[in-house]
Amino acid sequence: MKIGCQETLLPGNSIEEKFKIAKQLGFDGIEVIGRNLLENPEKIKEYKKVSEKQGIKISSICAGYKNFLLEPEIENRERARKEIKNLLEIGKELEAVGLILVPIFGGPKIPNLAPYKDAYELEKELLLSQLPEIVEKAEEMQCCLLLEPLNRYETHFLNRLEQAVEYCEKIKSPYLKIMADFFHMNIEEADISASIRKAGKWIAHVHLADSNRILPGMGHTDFESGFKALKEIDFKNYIVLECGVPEPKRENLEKSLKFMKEILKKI
Ligand code: LER
Ligand code: MN
Repeated sequence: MKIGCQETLLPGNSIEEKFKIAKQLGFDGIEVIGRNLLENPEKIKEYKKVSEKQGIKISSICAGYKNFLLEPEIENRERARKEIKNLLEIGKELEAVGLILVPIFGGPKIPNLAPYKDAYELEKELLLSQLPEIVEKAEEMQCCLLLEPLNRYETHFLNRLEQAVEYCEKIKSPYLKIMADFFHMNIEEADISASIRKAGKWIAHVHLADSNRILPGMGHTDFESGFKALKEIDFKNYIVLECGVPEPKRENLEKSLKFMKEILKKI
């Protein structure tokens, strides 16, 4: 397993400083923020250069699309697919494992057409009807689409790993995978380790935060059993910090990294 950190968590005032600090602290990769790259395409080359110079990989791209696949307006869904495909091209250039994909935040935006079909049934079909187009691009770019289940306060749609696995099993592409976020799993899964083992081969990326969404080691989530389950499914990709970092940032990042590395050594 490789350990990464979202770029926004790192101290430092420039891309170069952040990558340098991540390397010094002992991270293996950095997750970059998609919106930043879409709005400033000139930065893509800079990220690539800095990543090569500092010897630290870009693990993944976190979201970045303004519109969502489950919006009611056709032009908004088209915009979502366009930006997702654009981000997959950037993912290829940066050699990222994948792009995180959240189909919709909040409640349903499309109407409930019961008794014909309720909003959730329509959303499921709407997602399935759009996946082939973006999965084809993911395959072409060799950059995974990473479906991310979120807790119920952030989305009504995908809350547990098994719900995301349904789409992977229907589409069956090596480039449609899921990502497992410990913060959301801590709220939604009955048993984090069992869910990880069950989702098994479909998990291609992981987000880490403790129960209080700050650094691992600062709350009460049981990372040892979760990491053991990841080891059992032979997970070799990135586990990436996505959480609050209390001051002093550098010292606390170092402490949390030590906490995680000790668990990984022990299991
Ligand atoms: C949001 O809570 C989250 O976990 C992000 O990874 C979504 O892009
Ligand atoms: Mn996440």
